[in-house]
Formats: sequence, structure tokens, C-alpha cells
Amino acid sequence: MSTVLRVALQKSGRLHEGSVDLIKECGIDLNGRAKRSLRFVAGNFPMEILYLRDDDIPGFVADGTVDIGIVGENVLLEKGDERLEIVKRLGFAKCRLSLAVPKRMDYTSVQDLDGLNIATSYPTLLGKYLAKKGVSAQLHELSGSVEIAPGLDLAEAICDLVSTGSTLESHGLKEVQVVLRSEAVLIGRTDLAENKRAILERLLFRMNAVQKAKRTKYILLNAPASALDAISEIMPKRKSPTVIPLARQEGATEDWVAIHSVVDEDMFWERIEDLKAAGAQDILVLPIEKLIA
Ligand code: PRT
Ligand code: ZN
Repeated sequence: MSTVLRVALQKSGRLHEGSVDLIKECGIDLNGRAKRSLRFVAGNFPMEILYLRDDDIPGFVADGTVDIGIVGENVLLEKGDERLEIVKRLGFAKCRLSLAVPKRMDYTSVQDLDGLNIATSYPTLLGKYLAKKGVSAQLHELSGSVEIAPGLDLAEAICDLVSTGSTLESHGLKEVQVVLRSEAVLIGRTDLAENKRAILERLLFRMNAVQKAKRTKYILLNAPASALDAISEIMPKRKSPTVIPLARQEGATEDWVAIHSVVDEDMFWERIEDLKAAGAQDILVLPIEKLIA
């Protein structure tokens, strides 16, 4: 078989969908194999996909069984293997690893945890954090359902992943300290072979185009030609906008133009009122699939 890039994705769970969607958005054909096979080759890109438990992915990348993988940064750092590096931050599956205590407990600082029992699935990350803060606590490692530990008197506090906070809430706990902010990351080995790196570069080029496109929108609007300068000033532009003269309508007293531009979405929402006040009408905001600068 000619060279392929072996990629490990989570088989099922919170990272699966985001990982598979990203690969598909890069135009890579998974042959409709999302989940049905555990190992298969992509249709139109030199890539082999393996579906694994997320906990196994850093080890498989580190020992060279696969070339790259997508995991939560929390898992990468907990495993802490120096042969691994973050190739790209992916911006999905965002969460935080946080300390939480029963709501009734008075908590003012992390020093309040000194001498307590803390249940966690992340003993390495938590141990390092507490050592830095000069706090000594007994860590009890649980591989899941950490939130129930205080209710069973197994621990006085916990350290677990939080996204909305509703799981903590429903167990009578409050989040008191963020230990780590995490998101999905693409990981690889620092010494990836040259021919594999070339494929990885092609993949990263596509991922960057997809990510850039998500942050930008294509805007079309109509305005009187006399308002063009004012609108161009306000428009959060990446480059000069495209201006197209419109056919003059019967009875119209002035010329109109259509203005097209690629803009950062956040800035656009901040400026929409100013655009309207300057004379912009019929504003269309369209998604961009890929953006190659
Ligand atoms: O089967 P496999 O071992 O592959 O999966 P897993 O069960 O170990 O992991 P999974 O799918 O639950 O999570 C994979 C990754 O998603 C994690 O390593 C994080 O990087 C990321 N992630 C993002 C989360 C969450 N958000 C999250 N909320 N992982 C877990 N949770 C759990 C948390 O442990 C707690 O039980 O969700 C609950 C809290 O959620 P909220 O919304 O109530 O705060
Ligand atoms: Zn796991």
C-alpha cells in the first residue's frame, strides 16, 4: 500500500461527531463508514481512519501505531507523553477541568482543600495543580461518575470536566476553581516521517480553510452610490469590497450599487446598525464553505 496517514478518532462519545464532521468538511470521503467499521481507508485522500477509545489515542500516536489523532487536551495532558505535540487546536468539545465542592461548604480559596479527600479521573493534572498551589490533599482516582463521590462520603471535593455545569448542579455541587481549560486537539509525534508529514500538511491546509470559513461570512447589500464611501468605511473588510452598479430603476433619482464583501462575522454584527444608518438595504449574509486566502 502506498503511504497513508493513519488517523485515530474517538469511536463514540463527545469527540466523535466533531472529529468526523471536520474530516468530511475537508472534502475527505469516509465512504459512509462513520462508526460501522473500526478501520478503513478514505476514498479520495491518502488517509486511514481508526476508531478507538479516546484514552487509548495518545498511546497509539506516541508509539507510532497511528500518525495523528484527535483527543481532548485534558486527556493528552493527563497522559503527558513528551513524544507528543499539539499539531492544531480544533475549537470544539470545549470544557474545563474544575474543582467542585458541596454547595453548603464555605469555600474561599484552593487552600481550603488542604487535607481533604478529592475524587477525580485526572490525578496527574490535579496533583500538579495542587502542588503548585502548595495544597496537600488525598486524591482518589475514579474512572467515571466522579460527581457521586461526595454524596457517598468517599470524598469532600471532586475534580472533573464541566461544560454546562448542570451535572454538578444536579449533584448538589458548586464549581469553585478551574484547573484547566480544554478543547479538542489534533496531536502527532514530534518526529513524524517526511512522507507522512507531507500528507499532514495537505490535511492542515484544508483544516485551516474550513476553520477560516467558519469565522467569516459573505455579505451582499445594496446602497445608493453616494453612500459607497461611508459604507466602505464601516464595513469590517478583509479586502476592498466588490462594487457592482445596478440598473437604474424607472423613476429613480439616483444610481444604486451592490456591494459584496467577505467579513468577520463578529465584527459584522457589531456594525450592522451603522451600515443601515449609512443607507445599506437588502443585506444578505451567506455562509462560506472554504476560504483560501
Ligand atoms: O468511550 P471513550 O473512552 O472514548 O469516551 P469517554 O467517555 O472517556 O469520553 P467522552 O466522550 O465523555 O468525552 C470525550 C472528551 O470530550 C473529553 O475528554 C473532553 O475533552 C470533552 N468534553 C467536553 C467532555 C465534556 N465536554 C463533558 N461535559 N467530556 C466529558 N464531559 C462530562 C463530564 O465528565 C461530566 O460527567 O459531562 C458531564 C458534565 O457536563 P455538564 O454539561 O453537565 O457540565
Ligand atoms: Zn475515555
